[in-house]
Amino acid sequence: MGYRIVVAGATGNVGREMLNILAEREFPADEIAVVASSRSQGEEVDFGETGKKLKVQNIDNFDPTGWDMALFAIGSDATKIHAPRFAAAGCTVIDNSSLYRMDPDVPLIVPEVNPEAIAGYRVKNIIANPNCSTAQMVVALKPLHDAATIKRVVVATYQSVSGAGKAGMDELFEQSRNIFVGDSAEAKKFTKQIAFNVIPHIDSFLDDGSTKEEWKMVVETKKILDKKIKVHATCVRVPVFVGHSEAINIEFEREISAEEAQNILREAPGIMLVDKREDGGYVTPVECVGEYATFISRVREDPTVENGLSLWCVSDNLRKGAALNAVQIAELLGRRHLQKAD
Ligand code: 11C
Repeated sequence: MGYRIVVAGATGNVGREMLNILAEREFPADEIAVVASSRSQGEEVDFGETGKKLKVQNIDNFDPTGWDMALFAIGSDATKIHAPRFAAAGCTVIDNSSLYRMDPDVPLIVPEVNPEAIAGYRVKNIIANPNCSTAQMVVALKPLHDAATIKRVVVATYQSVSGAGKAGMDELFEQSRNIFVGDSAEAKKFTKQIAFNVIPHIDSFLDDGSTKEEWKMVVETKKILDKKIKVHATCVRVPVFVGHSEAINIEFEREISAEEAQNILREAPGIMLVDKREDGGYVTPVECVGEYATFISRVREDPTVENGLSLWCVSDNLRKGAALNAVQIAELLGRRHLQKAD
């Protein structure tokens, strides 16, 4: 006997990946319902490459009673309306929006890092999925923190346009094409031209001059990994369709050599170390698309601080940064808390 599972937001970038990954990993589902806003009602979406089509239902009319879990990828406004309704009906919500991440009664989970925190889900029957840039960073930091205790992290991100949804991908494509044919590159979704450019601004500005994306990396890392770790982030949008990259500088309590860090990372869950110190001996975003792993390259000592290391971290933001992490949470929830009889 398997689960009855709902994917909410199934027509978006992340919702589609959720269906792909549920199919790829042969998630034990007896039944899958796909729901979205009324605009998408009646559309058909692929259940991965199984050849099976699923018809989109209107989330407003969907009764979650009797469904075990719902993977939400519908944005904070719609989540605010529907997550409490699904949770109260007994359907555990695994939410990809930022709405509940910092709620003390909602666990924020990256299964390779803090699986034990999932036990707290019973309070609200909701589990939060972190921001994509946080998810890949904490996967990289966790085994190093266990080995040498991280004091401080300084990170600069290089985030792909798919983090801003389909509209972000369309804008990069259209601007690139328009510039080639000599037309103007109008900015709509982004605040400046994204084609052939980089923009040091993701999400809204806060009073201290940082952005909300940068703030999320700080507070989510503390909640998932260790509240004592200091994080300073600069988040940048780059003209890449899929795959977020991060240059991460880390200060540890104790000395840790690049070689020791490489050996630890080579064995760590969710990580693929590709670090050859030669031309092309590192991973770039185009190579991480469609992959599950968080790729680490360019591990080296930083002699300008005590016990410092730098590394390069790349991952598919729609997968480990969103859909894959949500499906891994569903697998964890199933194994630990919602076991079904065979
Ligand atoms: C981006 N990280 O790349 C964002 C997308 O809080 O879930 C995900 C926003 C979030 O634009």
